[in-house]
Amino acid sequence: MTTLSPEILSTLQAQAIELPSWAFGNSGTRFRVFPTAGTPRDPFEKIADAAEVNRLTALAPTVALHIPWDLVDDYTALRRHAEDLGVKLGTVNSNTFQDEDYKFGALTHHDERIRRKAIDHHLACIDVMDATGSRDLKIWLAEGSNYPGQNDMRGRQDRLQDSLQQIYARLGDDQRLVLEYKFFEPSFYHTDVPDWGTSYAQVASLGDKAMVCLDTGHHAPGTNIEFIVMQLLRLGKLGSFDFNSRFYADDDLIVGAADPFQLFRILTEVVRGGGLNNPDVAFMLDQCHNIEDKIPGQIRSVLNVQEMTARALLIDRQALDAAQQANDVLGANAVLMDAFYTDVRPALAEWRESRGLPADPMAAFAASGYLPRIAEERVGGTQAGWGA
Ligand code: PSV
Ligand code: MN
Repeated sequence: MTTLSPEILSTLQAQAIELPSWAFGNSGTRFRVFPTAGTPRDPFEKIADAAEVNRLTALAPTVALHIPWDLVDDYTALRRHAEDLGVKLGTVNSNTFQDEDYKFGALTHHDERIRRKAIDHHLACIDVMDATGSRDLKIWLAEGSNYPGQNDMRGRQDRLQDSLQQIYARLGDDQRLVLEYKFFEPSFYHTDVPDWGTSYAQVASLGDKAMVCLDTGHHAPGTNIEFIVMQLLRLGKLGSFDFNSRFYADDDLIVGAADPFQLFRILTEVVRGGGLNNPDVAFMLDQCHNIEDKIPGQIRSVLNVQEMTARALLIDRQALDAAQQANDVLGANAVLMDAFYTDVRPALAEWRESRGLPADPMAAFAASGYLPRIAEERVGGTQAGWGA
């Protein structure tokens, strides 16, 4: 069996992956949302489910909120509830994509009333962060246009910068803003923050507390995502990851499911660039579980990230450097592939057990009776969904 060195294990022990509250709600495609028995009816129940993932894996100590989906009257109570269950509240995600007013834009809108409203929403999100103790405000904008000539793309960039400056000015000393990019959807002709370069340009002129968020599903097929990871780490501007995987577009499937090798390559650059267990680089999931059970879906996800991190840590750096220096093309590639093909699962299972965790968190969850219990308890009320 492959053994993992004490150095690798202590690095893995420090790993933390934030869970998205919306992963625990019902979700689907535009064709159908399939409800599941036991789905949370409010943010308190979502956090209880997220805490279950952490209890079995010790990998997910924080939960991200999405506002207004996770609006509650008392954030101090929500924070206490989370802490009682052994987790903390994490990133606050703004939402300017579901209000009638934002049909033609929010932070980029030419109508000053609407742009003001969108800026104010972000200021309200920072109020929530103050109450929850969250550090990061994550902004993803569903803004753009569908037809050439529909909008003045240049004016929208200028207004975006002005809006972000106003939001940035409200951040506390220990708070940050991360700007997420996505190459298309819901707009199909142009998107106001389509790529890492635009996000970088926008946040670079704000200051040190503004960083780029890289969602792995937000790139065109064939994009070398690990190159972007390398570059943003090199520039000191990789603020966070939204991990998920995609076959076609923004599929939001389980990270590492579609292309485990890509996840390995990304984590290899994270390790190489000093981004692992670096407080500046938050690891988050941004996923939806449309047909599979949500809690096991999240357990599988954090385990996938852990397994691929372990493999990335197994790369023989000295041998790789030597092969690269010698222009040994196939030798260098073989060093990388040796690490990728190493099955670390038995060693991780043994290590988990040694720390009082279940060797197989998926099996432990199935045996725990948690799912039948919430299915029985959570009757009545309205189930939360993606968008509620
Ligand atoms: C947009 O597709 C996105 O990736 C953003 O992070 C949103 O906040 C999230 O999905 C909502 O699911
Ligand atoms: Mn995302």
